[in-house]
Amino acid sequence: MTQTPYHTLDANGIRDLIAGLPDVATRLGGASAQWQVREVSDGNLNNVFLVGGPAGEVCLKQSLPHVRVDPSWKMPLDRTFFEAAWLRAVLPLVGGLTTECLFFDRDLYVLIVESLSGHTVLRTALMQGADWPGVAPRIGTFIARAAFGTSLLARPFEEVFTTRRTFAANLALTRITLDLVLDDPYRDHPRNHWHDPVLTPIVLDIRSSAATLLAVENLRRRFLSQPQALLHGDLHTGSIMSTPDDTRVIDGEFAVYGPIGFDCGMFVGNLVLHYFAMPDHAARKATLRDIGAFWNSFHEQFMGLWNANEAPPPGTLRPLAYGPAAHVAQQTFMEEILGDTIGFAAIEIIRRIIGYAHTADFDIIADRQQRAACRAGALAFAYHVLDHLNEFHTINDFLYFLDEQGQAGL
Ligand code: SR1
Ligand code: MG
Repeated sequence: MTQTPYHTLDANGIRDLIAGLPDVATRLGGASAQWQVREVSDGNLNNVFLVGGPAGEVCLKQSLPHVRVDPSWKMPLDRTFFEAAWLRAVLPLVGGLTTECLFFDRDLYVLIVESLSGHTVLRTALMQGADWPGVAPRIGTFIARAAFGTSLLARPFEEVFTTRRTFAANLALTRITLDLVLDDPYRDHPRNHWHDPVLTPIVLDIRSSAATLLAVENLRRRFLSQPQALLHGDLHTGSIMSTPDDTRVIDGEFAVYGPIGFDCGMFVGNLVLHYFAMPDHAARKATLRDIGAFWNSFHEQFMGLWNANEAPPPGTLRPLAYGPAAHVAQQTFMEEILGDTIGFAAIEIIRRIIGYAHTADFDIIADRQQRAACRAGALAFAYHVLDHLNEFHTINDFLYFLDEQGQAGL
């Protein structure tokens, strides 16, 4: 283990570090002078490099003492620690749906994982027109397994509380989520921005609707006060790398205990953004299919784990009631997750259009006015969903309304 005080690594520093890590060096093969170091930093927060040798490749991520895209925004370094801890917590639960943590160093805040250079970031693949029906159900499986396995349904409270304590210290990134996702967009804040004037009346409607603001307040409280399971915490389509047949969830640095529907909602919200960026109804149908398949897979896997858990580990909460009443209680729990999913999806859509961190989905639309109209369609959809949140009782209610709004906007 290195004792080197923190400094930002360059290509030579990376070669020297890995040369001292026999397991990682063996994956690369050859001598360190032969290793190719390529910077692929793309997210808002960290430096990311791919390091390749004659035998293989790894991915190295290093926290910076600031937001990567805004050096004046100072940040603690501990986010790679939480990402490494998240990987170690969920990998045994989700198997091949994430990557293995090969190395973490708490002095340099460097994390090394398997390289996924044969995979494409899901958002990029969707923008390029990929139609991969297997991906959304795999994300449903991922969330079901990670959430169930880190919850009180699967583990004694002593273990859950211990894990919660670790992730409860992820204060800086939880603060980012609270501010950027759940707060800034609903008031004037210099971090918000949008260029299309057509969006402004919808923003004003959102900010003046008591029903919408109360729904956001409720979801904000739920995010902080419902520690149901260990969340990924930022599960957008840029946190997923995929091929048609193999899907990995990456970038778990925002991990924190919270309501399970938060992760579901982030994913669904980003699929909806993609939906509104698609040029025609035929293309949009695939996204409706994906959202439905995601939810059905999540629901089926989560319930399957719950019902199969006849002999949970000693110390785990055991059911006291059986039969129809217990079944109704399970249904109520799943309906609560669905309500959170739909609410957080709407919140994610809004912040990605008028908040600090936008997404590239709409960049595929060449015409400026059409691009603005598609963004406005997504924003108005999210506004209506939040304003009428208690009218969506099933995933089909949500999909019918999305389909209706999507067709109306074409
Ligand atoms: C300053 S960080 C802005 C956003 O980037 C991350 O990926 C998260 O989505 C965060 O909200
Ligand atoms: Mg990220």
